[in-house]
Formats: sequence, structure tokens, C-alpha cells
Amino acid sequence: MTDQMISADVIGEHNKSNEAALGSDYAALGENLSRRGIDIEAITKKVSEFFVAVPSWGVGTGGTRFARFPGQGEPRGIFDKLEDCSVINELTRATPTVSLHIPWDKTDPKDLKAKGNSLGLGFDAMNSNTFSDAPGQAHSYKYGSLSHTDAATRAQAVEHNIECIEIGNAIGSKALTVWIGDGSNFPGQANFTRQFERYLSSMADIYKALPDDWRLFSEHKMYEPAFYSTVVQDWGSNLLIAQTLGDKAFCLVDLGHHAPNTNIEMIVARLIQFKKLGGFHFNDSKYGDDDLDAGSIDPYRLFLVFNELVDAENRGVKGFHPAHMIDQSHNVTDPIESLISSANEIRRAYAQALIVDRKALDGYQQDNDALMATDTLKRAYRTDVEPILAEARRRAGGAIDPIAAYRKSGYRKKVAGERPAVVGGSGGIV
Ligand code: LRH
Ligand code: MN
Ligand code: MN
Repeated sequence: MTDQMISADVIGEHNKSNEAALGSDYAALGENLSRRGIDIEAITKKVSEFFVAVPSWGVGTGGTRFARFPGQGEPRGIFDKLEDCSVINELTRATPTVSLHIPWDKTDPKDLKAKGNSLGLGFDAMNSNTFSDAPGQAHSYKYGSLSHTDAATRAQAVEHNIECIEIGNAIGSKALTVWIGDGSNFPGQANFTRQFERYLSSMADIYKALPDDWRLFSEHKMYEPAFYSTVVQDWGSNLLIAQTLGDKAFCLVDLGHHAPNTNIEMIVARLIQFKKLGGFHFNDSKYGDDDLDAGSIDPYRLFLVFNELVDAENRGVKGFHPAHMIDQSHNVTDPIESLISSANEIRRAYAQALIVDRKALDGYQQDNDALMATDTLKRAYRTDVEPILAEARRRAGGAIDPIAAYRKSGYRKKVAGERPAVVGGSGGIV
């Protein structure tokens, strides 16, 4: 038995009052899909088996570089964060793992594992942090970390990543995600080539410390915090890194780390083709690395990304198992509600991609029928698959409408009474 943060009675009662409506919506959708030659049960099964990890740092209220407005009942540390993550999983049954960030979540791995077990949660990729200084560290990352000009600073950053692997190994994680803020703010400040050489050499040291069954993900980001140049600025540099390091190295695509209008789905296709897609940080953005809720700005793009993933799944691409993780920051919403919403949007995009008529699409592409090809995608995208998502949740013990059930549970109010209010302040992402 695992500890439940939301009582089964709350979920049970909520479901009881929504079951009849869901039953008829599910039957109607099933009939519609069957006319299109699609078995709704097969889609529901696939959706139920699709999971996405939540970021430990996502359950706290974010902030900008201008200010941070704390929310009620913010988690005091990693154990509170894990409880909040559990709420999301109990209601959605789509997020059974958590991605940790070290040193933010650093504590005895035995306690982490025990808490995870008690909540029925596992751990996805570990994230290192050499983009800010931890209190008391010997060498500052102000001018870089893995690519720093100073060997001792680079060694410290490598050591930190190895420690992340060790913690991860003790709690059942199988991957390390490395994102660095290294770059430069002025033309001439850094030698692009030397800097990248130093980065590759540091990453090779980290790679050597990877257990056999682990993967190393490098995450690219166009700019910020460095504003003139960034060492791992795009998928081109990222691919070079993964190819240089070896078979256990892959590229991680954070959807918010590209210039507006970039064709991210095509980047995804390229990385799949060359066996270097490691996984995702799902979120959405309008302008830059906005870290908005998945599917909140451009749900069609999210669908198009999933269209590539399902295409690869159907083609049986060897060794294809990208890690699915959310990376968001919440300023005006309850983070638990935002993460529930994102998990649902991600499953929605997957379900929509699953019902694309791929045989027809292939034919239209072959015949250069651009209009019908794009309409084939639109037809799947226009289908309201919510009954499939809700039924998958219900069958797994989750809530038909998880946000409504969450509000009904009074969880936020309860933890607000237990966790001291945090005072506001200047910006920061945790
Ligand atoms: C960088 C990033 C990266 C970090 C996280 C907090 O912008 O996307 O994944 O680890 O945010
Ligand atoms: Mn990210
Ligand atoms: Mn980011």
C-alpha cells in the first residue's frame, strides 16, 4: 500500500458523479472512430501506458528576474515536493516519476528512495546544476562551468555531475541531463572553438563515469543566461556533442529553447533519424524560454511533435525510447494544477497523433496531394479525444476531471496550514 495524498474517497465520489456522462461520451467517440477503422480500446490502452515525468522544481512557484510572488503552501523541501508530485500522479495516473535537480533536492538517497517508495513514485533523469553557485563552493561559475578557462573550476563541475550520477544510481534513475549556462556576453569575450573543446573534454570525463545502462542527455538552449553566445546553443552543436561522446549520449529537446517559429518537429525527426533523440522537456512558449504549460500557446505544434514520435514508433525505430519530462515554471497558477494540465495536454497530443490515418497520409504524400495530406493531420487533431484521456485515468484509479477533483480535495488549503508562508522577493526559478 502506498500513501495517498488525495483520499480514494474524494476521487471515488468525484468519478461517481461524472461516470455516466463519460460513459456516453466514450461510446460516441468509439463509434465515430470505428467508422474511421480505429479501435478506441487500442488507443485507450496506448494512452494509459504513456507516462511523463514531473520536475521537482516545477511544484514550487517560479518567478522572473523581476520578482517572485510566492504561492500558498509552497513545498519546504524535496519531501514536500515529492508529496505534491504524488498528488499529480494520483489524479492523472500519468506521472509516476519525478526528475530531480541537484543540489536543490540534495539529501540522503536512502531517504529519497524511501519517500518515493512510500508514495509509489520512481525517479527519472537527474539534473545537474552548474549554472548557479551553491553556498560555499570553492570555484564560482560566473564565467562558466564545464567550459570554464580554469581547469579547477571545470574539475569541480565534472565532479558535481558525477555526484549526480551517484545519487541517481542509488535511487533508480537511469539518466543524467546536463544543461549549462556557459557562453559569453560580449563578442570577443570567449574563443568559440577553445570553449567548445573544453566543454567536450569535461563531458567526456562525465561520460566515463556513466553506468552501462545509463544515458547522458545534453540540453541545448539558444541563449540566456549568456546573451551573446551560448556553448550548446542549438541542436547542431547538441548533435555534435552526442556523436562525439558515444552511444550512451543523446540530445534533449526542451521545447522552449528555440527561436520563435523554429520547426521543432523537424528537429525531432532529424534526431530520431540519426538515433540521437534522448528525450524532451515539455513546456510551451510565445517568445523565448517562457516555461509555460504544455500546449497552452501552440497545441498544434505539440501535436506535430507527437506526430513524429508516433511515426517513429510505428516504423519500429530500433532503440527508440525517448524520455518524456515536463519543465515548467508557474507564476500565476497553482503549480499542481498547471502540471496536471500539462500532463493531460501531452497525453492528448499523443492520442491525437495515434489516430492519424497514416496509410492515407503516406498515399497523399506519395501523390504530392498537399491539401489532403495536411487535412489528414488536421482531421486527427480536430478530434476531441478527451473521453479517451478521462477513461484512461478512471480505469487507472485517477480522476475523470483531475483539476475539479483536486480543488474539491482541499489539498492546497491543507498544506497552506502546515507549511509556513514564504516571503516574496527578487527573481529566481526555485
Ligand atoms: C534551463 C532549463 C534546464 C534547467 C531547468 C531548470 O532553462 O530548461 O532544463 O535544468 O531549466
Ligand atoms: Mn529544460
Ligand atoms: Mn529552460
